[in-house]
Amino acid sequence: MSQDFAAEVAAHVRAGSGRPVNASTPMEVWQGLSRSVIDRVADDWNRTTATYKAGRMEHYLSAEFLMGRALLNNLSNLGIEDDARAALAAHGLNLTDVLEQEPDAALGNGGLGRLAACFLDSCATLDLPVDGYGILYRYGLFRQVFSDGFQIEEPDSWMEDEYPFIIRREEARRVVHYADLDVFAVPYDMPVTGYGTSNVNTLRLWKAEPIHEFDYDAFNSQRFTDAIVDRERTMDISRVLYPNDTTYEGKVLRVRQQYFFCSATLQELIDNYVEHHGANLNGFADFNAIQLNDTHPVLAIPELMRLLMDEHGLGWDAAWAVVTRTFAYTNHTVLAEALETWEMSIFEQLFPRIAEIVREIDRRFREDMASRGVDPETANYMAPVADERVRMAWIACYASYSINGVAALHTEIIKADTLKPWHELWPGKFNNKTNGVTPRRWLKQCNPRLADLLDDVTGSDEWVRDLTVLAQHTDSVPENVYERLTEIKRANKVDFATWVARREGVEVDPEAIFDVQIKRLHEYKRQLLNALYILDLYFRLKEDPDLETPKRVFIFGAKAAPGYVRAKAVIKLINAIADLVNNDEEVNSRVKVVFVHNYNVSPAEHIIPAADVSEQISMAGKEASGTSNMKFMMNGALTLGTLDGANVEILDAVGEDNAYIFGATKDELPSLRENYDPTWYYQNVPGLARVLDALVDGTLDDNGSGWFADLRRSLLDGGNQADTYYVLGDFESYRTTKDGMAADYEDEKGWARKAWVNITRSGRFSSDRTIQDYADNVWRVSATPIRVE
Ligand code: CRA
Repeated sequence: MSQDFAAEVAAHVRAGSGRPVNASTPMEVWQGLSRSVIDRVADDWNRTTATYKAGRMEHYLSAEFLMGRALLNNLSNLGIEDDARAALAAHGLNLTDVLEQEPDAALGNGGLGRLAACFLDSCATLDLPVDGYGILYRYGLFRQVFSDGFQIEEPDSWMEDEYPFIIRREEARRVVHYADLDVFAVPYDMPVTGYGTSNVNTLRLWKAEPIHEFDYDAFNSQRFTDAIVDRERTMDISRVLYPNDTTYEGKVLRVRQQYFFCSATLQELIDNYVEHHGANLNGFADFNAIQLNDTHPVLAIPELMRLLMDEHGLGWDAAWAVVTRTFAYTNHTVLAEALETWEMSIFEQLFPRIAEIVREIDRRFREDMASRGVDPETANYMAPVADERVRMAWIACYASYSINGVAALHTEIIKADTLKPWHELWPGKFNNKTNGVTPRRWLKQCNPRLADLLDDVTGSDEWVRDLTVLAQHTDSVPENVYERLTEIKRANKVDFATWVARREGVEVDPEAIFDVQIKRLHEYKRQLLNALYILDLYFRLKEDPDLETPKRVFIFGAKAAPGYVRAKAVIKLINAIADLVNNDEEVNSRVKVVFVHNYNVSPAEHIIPAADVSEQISMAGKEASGTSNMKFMMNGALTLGTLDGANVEILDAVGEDNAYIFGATKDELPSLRENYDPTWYYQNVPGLARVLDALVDGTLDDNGSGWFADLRRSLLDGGNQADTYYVLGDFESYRTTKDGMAADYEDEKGWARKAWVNITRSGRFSSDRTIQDYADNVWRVSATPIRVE
């Protein structure tokens, strides 16, 4: 087997590079190895697709899929990682180095996009007939570089080199029609393998291409720019991922993107239905369910109405009956700035028929509400169209048969607040689906040492497919497990230290506590609170060099949306604090600060296995779920967090001795805020004035941008309206809890025991659990293993 594989790999490398393996570049070797993976899965993939298409399917529509790297994931799922290592070793090559050649497919912003990727992994592993549909962005999320500590964005051209994991399906292209432009939607497919199964699911990403390559008349008349205008306008549609996480921008191009992938996808689903089940579209929902990943794909609702009525002859009521049995909607945030609304005029300009359908949905909605006795004010609040704006979330709520939040607390908040009137009318539509993460990528692949320990303790690799089995081993463990766990964490930290020294040029001590906050930069996530703590610790150490506290390394990774100045100011601040601390000889043997630039899926795979502390410190009520909290827990880092999102459920799983919880709760905040006086905290909380003044007294340099003074003002100026995210209010509780946590770290065995509880109780945060729940209770699809001949 291993011999055969080595020969296959060599053949694929040679075919691509035109050279023997040992004369090929590492990139060519990566490409060849990747092609041999595709070769391996091709037959099963084809069989899986054919099997699924004949039955009931779920389609996961998402504007984002943050897939990260594909090669190791596939080797591991197919059980050929060792074969690949041996095949390369035969040519004097190291698999790890070759894997590092792969660019990340960063077709997402953060949690929402990575969740979609984890879900695909679980669907494949569970043999579920589910496919994903999205957009093949030519440029993924921008690459972040730092210049003087400021974030600079660069384009992420991730597919410029040959990328074997995505395959063009020219024959399945569609035409998407806009009032001013017709374009081809060309599908590109990515195979999605599962662990320990032959099923291979599909992620289909659409690319926009011009119908007419070129305007020859314009070219011949020497109007060279005109000749390519339409071509460029078309290519624009799938050119770039919008870099906003939880804020929406009402840009015409964005709505074009949304319609583009929704229309192409639905055309395909309908054609597939007709092919397998005949031309009577009334039964469409018997064979198709569609999950809307937030409101980004909500245009699928009026588009399905259009296709059913205009192309397939259904009347309004029949079409609406299909639509309302097809769609399910996931809400991912309660932040008001994320609620997408579009000017009706944009719809009218781009797709007048969709605009007409949306108006008719609105008209009938108002009629429906009146007949139910809903008062006009409430009806107007809930209406799909008001003040000439289309409200995507309301369309989703009205047309969907299921509405879910992404953690228990979040679902309660949307029922009681964000989507309250909808819940009052249709309580039965609402359900919770706490997010999860795949233990394949986020444990087995990124933390092989811990994976080996789990194999040993549980006696098999069953945990990779059913993470809940670990719970049987929380208590009764052989004594040396804690020692092994400590050694594993130490070894991971040594690896991380090597990696980060090379990548960021900072030396860190693996003996120190590795305290990590990695996520998008957003005020509600409160990286600023963490930064203020570090600054305070710095001053405490300067004041009292004998202060008893373990060594610390504070690790950050975060991108700010390019237009989000305040978030960029926090990045600059953390970099300035890193400069101050790391260059101070009196302190830098005890505290280091590292900002890992261009944080993405692959860096996360290096960072998370090495973490001791997982910072989950959002203002309570704002983080819908969080998913890095789950990845950290699975890898034995302890949560330092507020009672927010899925932290609440993590605490419930591990017990209060094994997590560090601080800060105001969601229920306490409204009354705390009413009489909130941030200046009182500035004056009375020891140390707080010192750190806030350091923002403006020359201790820290913002290169004349004025950004640090603005940060300080945002916390202090404006009475109870200042400090929107209660940073100063929670500061003291955060500091006390974090100091206590650091002290606990000194008890090596006690800490290892807590880490072990976290690992073994992480079963419910596997995305397999989330997906099984969606499959059983929302999608009504069941495992469909392909026959293996
Ligand atoms: N930013 C939430 O904020 C959540 C993910 C996935 C987010 C996270 O708390 O874990 O979704 N919301 O459910 C979002 O993108 C548009 O809203 C996120 O990733």
